[in-house]
Parts: sequence; structure tokens; C-alpha cells
Amino acid sequence: MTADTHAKLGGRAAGVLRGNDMGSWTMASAHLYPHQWSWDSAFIAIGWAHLDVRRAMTELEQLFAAQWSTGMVPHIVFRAGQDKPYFPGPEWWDCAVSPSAPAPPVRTTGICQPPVHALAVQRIWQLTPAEQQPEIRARIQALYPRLVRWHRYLATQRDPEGSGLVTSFHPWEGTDNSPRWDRALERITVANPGPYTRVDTSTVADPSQRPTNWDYDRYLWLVELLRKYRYDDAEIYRHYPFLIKDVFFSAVFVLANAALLDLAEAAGASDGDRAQLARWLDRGRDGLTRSFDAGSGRCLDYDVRAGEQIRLRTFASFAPLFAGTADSGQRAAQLRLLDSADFCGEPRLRWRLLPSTSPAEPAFQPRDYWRGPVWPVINWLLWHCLRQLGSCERADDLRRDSLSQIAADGDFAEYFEPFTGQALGSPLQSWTAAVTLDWLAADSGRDER
Ligand code: 9WN
Repeated sequence: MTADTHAKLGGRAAGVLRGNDMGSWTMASAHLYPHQWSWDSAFIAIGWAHLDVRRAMTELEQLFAAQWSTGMVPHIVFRAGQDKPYFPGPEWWDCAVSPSAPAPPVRTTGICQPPVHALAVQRIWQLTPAEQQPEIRARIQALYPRLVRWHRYLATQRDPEGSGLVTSFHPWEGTDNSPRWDRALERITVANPGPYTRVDTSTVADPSQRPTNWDYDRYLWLVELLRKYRYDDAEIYRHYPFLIKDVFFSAVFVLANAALLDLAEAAGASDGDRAQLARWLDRGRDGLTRSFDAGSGRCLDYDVRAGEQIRLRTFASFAPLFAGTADSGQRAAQLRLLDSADFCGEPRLRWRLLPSTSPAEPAFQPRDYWRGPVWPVINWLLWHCLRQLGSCERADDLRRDSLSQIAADGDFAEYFEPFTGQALGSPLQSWTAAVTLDWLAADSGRDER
């Protein structure tokens, strides 16, 4: 990429964040996702950190202002006005049934998403210019206890077994229509949510890039059940049909615990917090090691209700890589798998990037959301981890190919068709712009890591 293309792409990426900026929080995308999403916000803060570290901190502070008393950071904070429709909105979730939800006028959903937030704070701190360090340090010190509470929630309420693996309650907790959830959703034979009208399928040009109505019936039915249990984690654990030990979510949690430990000095963390974070970190690594299938080189999710492992080939198979595994055997097996014909070595791929679902899976669909397309944020996480593991050349290829993919379309798409590189989903997606800024900084040598 020439210096000129580079500068133009960076300028346009910054323009997307500014265009979606609502002052103290950022819309995930103006068209499809007009509110503040949890893990989007974390990636967005990484993007803001390249433009203005103060603004980056504000993004996270706003999100954590909606934290539940359990410590949960909700997956959506509803902030846009009625002029920007999104379904399901706060009425469907009706989180006021829970005593743990934040008080009105704050309105949120009652589930969460992968905890990328600590990585964002780490990145902000790395990029803070010396003259702003006193202010940003103070703000990190104020946010840090909330981050620890968020992690405690995941380590306890979402892992009552102490397995080191986070239990997901809903497909919307990250990767909506991933085929990883298919069998668990198929078991839900009665799904009669009240009448509803989808907004997403009329916003996206081609509805086949979105989950089906069959999926939505089940997503909404699960929300009805969560509501019935008043979003009480213990009740949910006792009665609810969808409980999955999600190895990708768990891997992000490992990374996030490592990031909080890395920030401990700057944040003035107590010895107790440091020891606790180190225990969660070790337990998470052990949990992923137990979920690693040496025969296939893949990490496997676990369906708690069915008592069975989920054996599909998806990006989540690489949880040990995402978690920065210290086991050299696992790492070698995963790197081999990454470039095998099942994943990035598939000869039809336009770019050697990790697709959300392996093209070798029967469930693979190249244009359908999490069932095949390439998601830039997932590739950013992989890049980040490969670098940390010392696989710098592979990481650099991933970064270059990702930037080429994004530049070829130029509209910062939500996801991409893996064989043609065609842009899909929502255009001007904030987190795609955000990771572009971070990748460009690594290219220009402005990267302080
Ligand atoms: C539901 C905002 C979010 C992302 C998710 C992605 C998609 C929402 C939707 O968009 O989900 O949360 O309506 O499809 O799957 O990962 O956070 O970008």
C-alpha cells in the first residue's frame, strides 16, 4: 500500500468514527445499529485512541455507566432516539424486571458480549502522550474497579462450575447465527415469541446476509425466557435451555485478564485484585486446554444442557491462539490448522484471512453473516495474538490482507464474502474503521507496542 493510499484510508476511517460519533458514545453503525454496543465500543475505543485518547476513554466510561449491579456490562445500551429504529428495542427486553438493571433513564439489554474492554484500556494507555498521562491515568484508575467487577461477574455468575470457561446465554452474546449454536437452537421446539416486525431485513440490501426468521423466533423466545427468570443468573442456570461454554468468549476473557494485570501498575490495583486476576487467567487457560482436541487441533465449545461438545470448524476453533496459549504443541497445531485447506489455505479464498466458518463445513454460507464471511474484528484479534505469540510474519500478512480487503471496497463493511472479497452487511461500520486505524498505525511505525 502506498503512503498516499495509506493516508487516504486512515482519513476515511477517522471520518467513519466521526460520522457515527454521538458526542460521548459511538453508534455501531448509523444504518443498522444506531445504539451503543458493548464489544463494538471496546474496538471503537481502540480506534479513537489513535485520534484522541480522551474521547477513547469517554467511550468506555459511557458504556460502563450502564453496568448492572451484578457487574455485567450489557450488550446494548439503548441511546438513540425513536427516529432511529432498531429491533428488538428496550421494551422487548424490559430489564426493569431485574433488580440488578441500572435505574431509568438508562435502558439496556440483559445479556453481554465478549470482554474486549480491558484490551481497549491497555491500548489507550499505550498510546497516551506523556502530557496527557496524569489525566488518563486518573481516569483508568477510576474505571479499573468496574472492569474488575465485570470480570468477576464473568468468572462467577457465568462460570458457576469454576471451569475457566464462560457460559453464553444467547446467540446475541457475540456471534449471532454462527452454526455453533444450531443444535442447541434446534432443541428449542416451542418458540412462540409475541408478534414482532424485524427492522434489519429491510435495512440491509440483501436479507439473505442476515439471520433467518427461524433464528429470530428462537432469539426472541430466549429473551422472553430470560425475562421470565428476571435476568437472574442462578435461575437461568437452573431452568434455561441455552447454556454454552463458549471457547472464543473464554479466550477473550483470558486476554482481558492478562490486559488488566498488565495495567495493574498504572491503575494502582490492590494485591488482592492482582492475585484474583492471576487466578482467573490461569483457570481460563486450563479450561481452554481441557477443551482442546489434540486429534483435530481444534478447541471445542461445550453445550451444557446437551452435555456434548460442539465439533464444528469455525473461527472459535482457534481459541487457544486467541488466548495466546503458552503450550508450544497446541500453538504449532493451531498454526498448521490456520493455514490448512479447511481455513486460510482454502485455494478459493480472495485473501488469506480467517473466515467465520470453515468453507469445508456443510453449514458454510459465504454471504450469510457469521456462517462464512470474514469479519475484520475477528482477524484483528487474531493478528493481535499472533504478534504477542511472536508469529510476526503471519500476523503481518493478516494485517496487510485485511487492509487490502477493506481498502478494495472502501466503505468499511461489517463483513466480507471470503471468495470474492465483496463487502456485505452494514456499510460504515464503526469497528471496521477502528481496527483499520490500529492496523494502519502498525504499518506506519507509530505503533508503540
Ligand atoms: C445483535 C453490532 C452487533 C455486533 C454483533 C453482531 C451484530 C446484532 C444484530 O451487530 O449483532 O447484537 O442485530 O445483528 O453479530 O457481534 O456487536 O455491530
